[in-house]
Amino acid sequence: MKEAKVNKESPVPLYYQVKENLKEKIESGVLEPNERLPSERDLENKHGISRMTARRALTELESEGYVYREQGKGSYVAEPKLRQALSKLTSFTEDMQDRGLEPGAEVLNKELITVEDQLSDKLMLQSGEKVFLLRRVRLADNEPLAIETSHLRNKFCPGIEEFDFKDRSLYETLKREFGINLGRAEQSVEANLASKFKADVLNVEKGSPMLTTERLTFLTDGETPIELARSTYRGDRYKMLVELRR
Ligand code: 16G
Repeated sequence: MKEAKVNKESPVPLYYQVKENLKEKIESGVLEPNERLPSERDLENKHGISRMTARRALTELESEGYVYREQGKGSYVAEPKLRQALSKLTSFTEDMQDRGLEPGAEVLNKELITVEDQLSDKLMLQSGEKVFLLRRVRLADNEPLAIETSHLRNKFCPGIEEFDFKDRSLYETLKREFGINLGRAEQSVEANLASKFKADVLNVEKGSPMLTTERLTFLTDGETPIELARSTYRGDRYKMLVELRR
């Protein structure tokens, strides 16, 4: 591969050129997962840039999930992000199995509750209608990837609170045990930063980038809401893909 040099005459900031240069090597596989990246000092010498510039390039690659740092050792290429297509209504279990990863969960919270306001409106609850709250850390090959909080209308799946969701798919349970087929969902994605709690649970630094989704899922009539899920995915491990047609 031709070695890209930084261009000091260019209006493009130097740190950005260095960063893009490394990113290209990562994306093309010239640098492989878990391979060590050049140190700040190497970049400084190689490109004739300042230590600050080199540091900024590496820090940004880290916050974008391309590299991870080991204290006192340097920066290494991160595993590629998991690509999550947003065009299909799939479960976490199906998504992980498709990628050859072992899905798992740790249940943080499981209870029947009554909810009000926005949530109640979105789920079109009738007065006094109970909701099954299930909060899980989702794992892939034992690595924590997301925190998912599901709210299900209990009247469609009475007794669901008795199941242990540690090794069990929620969507599969709805289908097998309650004969519920899902029709469609509306989903939004937004960026935010990990709170202390989420960072601890997901094994990342507080303030790390996160992708937060809200999914409202309907039965096959396309109109009756059954689940409202609010989930937080690790921004360093996820990339959301949307298909556009015209
Ligand atoms: C997905 C869903 C979530 C659902 C879960 C069921 C989002 C964006 N998506 O992660 O709504 O509860 O799958 O997964 O939250 P399971 O069948 O593996 O338990």
